[in-house]
Amino acid sequence: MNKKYLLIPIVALVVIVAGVAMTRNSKSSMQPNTGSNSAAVAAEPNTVVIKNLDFVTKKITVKKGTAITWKNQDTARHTVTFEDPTLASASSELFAPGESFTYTFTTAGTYTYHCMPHPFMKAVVQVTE
Ligand SMILES: [Cu+2]
Repeated sequence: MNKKYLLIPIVALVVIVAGVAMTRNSKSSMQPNTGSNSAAVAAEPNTVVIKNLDFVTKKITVKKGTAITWKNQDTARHTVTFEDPTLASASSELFAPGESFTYTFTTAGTYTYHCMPHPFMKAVVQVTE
């Protein structure tokens, strides 16, 4: 048998298999990135998560009258303690992992806050008109 005639179908087969493999790869590598990743990263609106001894959102901006919720997803208890003296009574008590604290700012301004037992935990709320 002539070797040339045997080679042609093998080459054709390799080209087809390679082509199919490339199409499959490009599809499967694109799919997980578009959907699931962006959903996992997207934060809930007007929410500050507390994790690993940190306010995950360092600066949150809301319109006045919008409720902000702090969610404790850490293993320790934390507070949201406003540094503006006029908001002293609005600050939270210690709240436990799994609990949350909600506050609605009624006046535009920039409000810094920290956590009472962990003063290095600091973040800012920007309230706009
Ligand atoms: Cu804390």
